[in-house]
Amino acid sequence: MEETEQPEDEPKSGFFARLKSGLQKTRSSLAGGLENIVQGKAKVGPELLEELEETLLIADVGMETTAFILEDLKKDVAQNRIRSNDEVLQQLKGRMIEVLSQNINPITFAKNKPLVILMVGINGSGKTTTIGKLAQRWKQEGKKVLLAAGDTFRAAAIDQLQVWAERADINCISQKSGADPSAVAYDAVQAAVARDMDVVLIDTAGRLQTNQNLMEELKKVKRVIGKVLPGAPHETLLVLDATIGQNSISQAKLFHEAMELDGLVMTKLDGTAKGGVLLNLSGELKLPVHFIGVGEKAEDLQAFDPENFVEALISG
Ligand SMILES: Nc1nc2c(ncn2[C@@H]2O[C@H](COP(=O)(O)OP(=O)(O)O)[C@@H](O)[C@H]2O)c(=O)[nH]1
Ligand SMILES: [Mg+2]
Repeated sequence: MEETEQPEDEPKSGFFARLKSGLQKTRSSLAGGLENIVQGKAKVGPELLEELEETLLIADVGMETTAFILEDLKKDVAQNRIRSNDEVLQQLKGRMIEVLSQNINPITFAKNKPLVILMVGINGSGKTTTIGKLAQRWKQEGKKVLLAAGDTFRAAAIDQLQVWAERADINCISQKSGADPSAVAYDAVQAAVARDMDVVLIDTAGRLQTNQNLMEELKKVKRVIGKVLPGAPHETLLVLDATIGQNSISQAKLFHEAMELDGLVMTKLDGTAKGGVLLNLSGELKLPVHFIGVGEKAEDLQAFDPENFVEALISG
């Protein structure tokens, strides 16, 4: 998949098939609760709504967001405005799409050159992999891409990013392990300006001696980037591992407080039945979700599209 934005008018494309199979575990967990509605066999009434509520909660959609999704449906069913299974399903989907769409703010290359993206998140969340996949995609689209190995905490982290860079035939700015990550970021942004790059992707560490140290270091990286290029980083993205379920909410809040995030990436949706947590996150954090990971391959990192996501979760 070379394009940044997905073709919305091709829901049965390879993109959609990958999305659907990547969401299989969450689909299955929702399917039990939705089966009768999807098949048109449910009796529309308060019991059905309770069942729906339970289904959403089990998928980690969260109390508040579940309440929001079912709010109007409850009224409409109570007042007999909604009588058919299909109407229930359509309204359910519509509200889910609404929750996921409310913060949309696409990443564009037009406004900033170089576009500076700072990737943060805890160890193992998928930062380096996500950077590698995005770099590969954007390079294939003809963009001039530069990487920065800002996770200087471990030598292996620098090597890992360099492997991605070599594979995509792009440059990676790095220093030896133990170096100051803000110095790496400084060099990278300066180089990106000098070399007329379209985008620079900056990797960071996810673990230090303490969380406090980590946040202070990340804040410094952000400050230093802004000194080289006022207004940068243009996107500070938090990468979250979907398999941690509800814990991603508190994690995202912590990072948001420290880093003033611009958006989210959620990886490993293929490894969990708790994919509904994405609705919970959107509802609570009010931040755009830009990319989702639904598998290990490069094309399994997809631009997030609320309508396709909901369709892939719920369609028969
Ligand atoms: N199944 C699956 N694995 C993923 C996904 N994204 C990342 N991973 C894996 O998660 C592991 C940690 O990723 P990494 O990028 O090194 O995390 P980092 O510590 O945040 O840089 C690697 O083995 C990746 O291949 C995804 O969407 N699905
Ligand atoms: Mg890493």
